[in-house]
Amino acid sequence: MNIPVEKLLDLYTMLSRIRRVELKIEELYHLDEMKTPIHSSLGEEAVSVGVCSNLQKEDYIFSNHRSHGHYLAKGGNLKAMIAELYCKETGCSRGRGGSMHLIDTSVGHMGSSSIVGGSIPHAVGAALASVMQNKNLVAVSFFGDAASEQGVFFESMSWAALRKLPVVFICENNFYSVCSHLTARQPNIDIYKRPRAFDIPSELVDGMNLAEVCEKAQKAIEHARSGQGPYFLECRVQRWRGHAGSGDPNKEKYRKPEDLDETNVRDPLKEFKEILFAGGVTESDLTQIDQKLDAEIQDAFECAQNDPLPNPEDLEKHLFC
Ligand SMILES: Cc1ncc(C[n+]2csc(CCOP(=O)(O)OP(=O)(O)O)c2C)c(N)n1
Ligand SMILES: [Mg+2]
Repeated sequence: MNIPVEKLLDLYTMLSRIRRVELKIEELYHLDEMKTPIHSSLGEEAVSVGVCSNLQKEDYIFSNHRSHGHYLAKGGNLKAMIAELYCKETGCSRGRGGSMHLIDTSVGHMGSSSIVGGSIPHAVGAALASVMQNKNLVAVSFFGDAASEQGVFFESMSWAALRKLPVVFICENNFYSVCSHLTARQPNIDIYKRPRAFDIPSELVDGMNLAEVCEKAQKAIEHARSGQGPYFLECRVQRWRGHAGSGDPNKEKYRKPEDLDETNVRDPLKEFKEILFAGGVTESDLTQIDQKLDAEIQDAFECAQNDPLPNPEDLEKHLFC
């Protein structure tokens, strides 16, 4: 792998940042002060990091309900994200949206949507706007395997391919839609083969391997930016936690036996550390990074806890009905 050490450290910092933020959310969630459902990206962090590290700040991303990793990896403001989970006025959606409605347009994060598949047509529309406005920007849609069952998935791919739009589809396939395994929902689990019916190039990606995600995302984004049209990556990942909330209380009831076998569980952070160590980075380099991250995260939570709630008189402001 030909990634310079500085870039490797940047990648590690973002990977560890997302991991630590998710663990902190999980640690405090039971206090019921965060008045929002949460969908943890623990185990799936490498996809957000690998894709967003290849994007320009102005490029667009559209996210789904499992949103924290996408928002942070695109450079979204951490304090505003945590305040949003606490439904505070200082939150990125002024406390009205919660975890599934994060947004930071200053860094090209155009919003997450709780509607399964919602990020797909939005990204295609942004890609069309980029072409019409001669902006040369790429739009990325992050969505899960269940979104590939929506009609809009096919309609959007057809239109994007026809118009050769600069959009990259990132399917994060964790094999579950809530508690239903992919094999119980689709006759052929190779989601990456479907875009080929529209002549969209696609690849299967080991989404637990950050280096591989980086390499394939770079190729996909360059393809889209150079005017060759859409690209599709199916990133296979492991969802460590339950569908929503913290922990996985229903684990034994719905998980496939191989999921419950601890020897099958992979850790993208641990695997990436091996690459760093091989490149000459030391454990103490990483400890220094992690300590800074912990201080920043602690500060973000303290601010969010102390920030004001929205004024009840503003109840009907900033709403679109
Ligand atoms: C249009 C629509 N249908 C159903 C739901 C309910 N729902 C919320 S999340 C989810 C599963 C999504 O699974 P997937 O897209 O694979 O993402 P993951 O949760 O695995 O990351 C469902 C069915 C919804 N939010 N929107
Ligand atoms: Mg899924």
